[in-house]
Amino acid sequence: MTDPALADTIATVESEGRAALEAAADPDQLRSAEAAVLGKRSPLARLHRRLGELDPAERRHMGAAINSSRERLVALAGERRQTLEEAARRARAEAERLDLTEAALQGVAHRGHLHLVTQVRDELEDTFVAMGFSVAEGPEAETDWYNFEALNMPPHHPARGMWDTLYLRLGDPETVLLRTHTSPVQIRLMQAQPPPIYAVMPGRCYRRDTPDARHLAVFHQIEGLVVDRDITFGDLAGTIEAFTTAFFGPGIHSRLRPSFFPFTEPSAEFEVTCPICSGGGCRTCSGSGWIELGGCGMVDPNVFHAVGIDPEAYRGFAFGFGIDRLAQVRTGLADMRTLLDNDMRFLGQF
Ligand code: FA5
Repeated sequence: MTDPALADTIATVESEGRAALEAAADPDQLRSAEAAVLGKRSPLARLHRRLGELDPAERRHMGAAINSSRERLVALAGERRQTLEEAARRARAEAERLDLTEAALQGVAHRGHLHLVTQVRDELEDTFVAMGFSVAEGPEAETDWYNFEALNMPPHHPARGMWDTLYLRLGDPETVLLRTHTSPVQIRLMQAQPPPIYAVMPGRCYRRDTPDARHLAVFHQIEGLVVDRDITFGDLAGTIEAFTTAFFGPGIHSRLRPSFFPFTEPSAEFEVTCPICSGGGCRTCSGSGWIELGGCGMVDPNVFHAVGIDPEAYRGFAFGFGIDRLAQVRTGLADMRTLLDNDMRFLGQF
């Protein structure tokens, strides 16, 4: 015998459960509805617990009815989950959709342009080409020989410490490194062609420098090399002066200060008036009123020996300027690190 009241109750519980599952509007709500409709404290579970009060035949019958109800509700919950998850996925994709046409129509998308450092590099190349130089490039991963030894810095030379860098596991330990300056390209160029040489060599360099207002760990230099007969220090000073005027205009003054580089003799540091404080002294120029742009000097005879050029027949000068530093000075940028922030409000100005 079936208890009609219990059968009705099962039907009511099932239809209420169905309504609750169908009312769930997203996967989270469905999870709560499932717990309420099918969980341990659900009306269906309570009905199941009442089966013990029935006689065996009725218990079997009602048990089967409750199980069928539960199966239908479980199937419905599964269908709802699929539908709701699909809808949620579509909503997410819609929200994340990037329609560049729409952005362009609304004037939101801006046409990109070259980074300030790239613009300055291009301009430097143009300036030097106009002065009669050609442009060359070299690899960023260099051997110890090109980066140090051929530049008159044998192993354990103390000057190597100034250019501490990152070594690569591409051969014997400490033989391949990320170049610390563009000077190794001088060596490659002198090996590749006989004098006369009038060339500039721009490129990326790496050092274990802690970034600050005037330093980055990855930065750019432009190297210059002139090798010809009868080249003097006067030619070097004149070239740097001509470059300063062409690149900065009349407001910025330059000076050469005696210095030391193992690959040039004599050597000098090329400095210009700090544009932030106009020479008065500030944080950017460490209070000196001058900003160092690079090093220069007459090519050391040992460098000529390393590449097989006769130092009695030829003389030359070389220089290496920081491109990021030139960009910093020309735009009056207090902190070089802003070049790497990728803040469009900053980069968009140039
Ligand atoms: C050199 O690298 C020499 N190779 C330059 C040279 C070439 C001298 C040819 C003589 C003949 P120095 O370490 O001073 O020298 O670096 C040259 C310039 O690179 C610096 O004046 C600066 O403008 C730039 N520079 C150096 N280190 C950094 C850095 N960490 N971040 C940004 N710019 C840097």
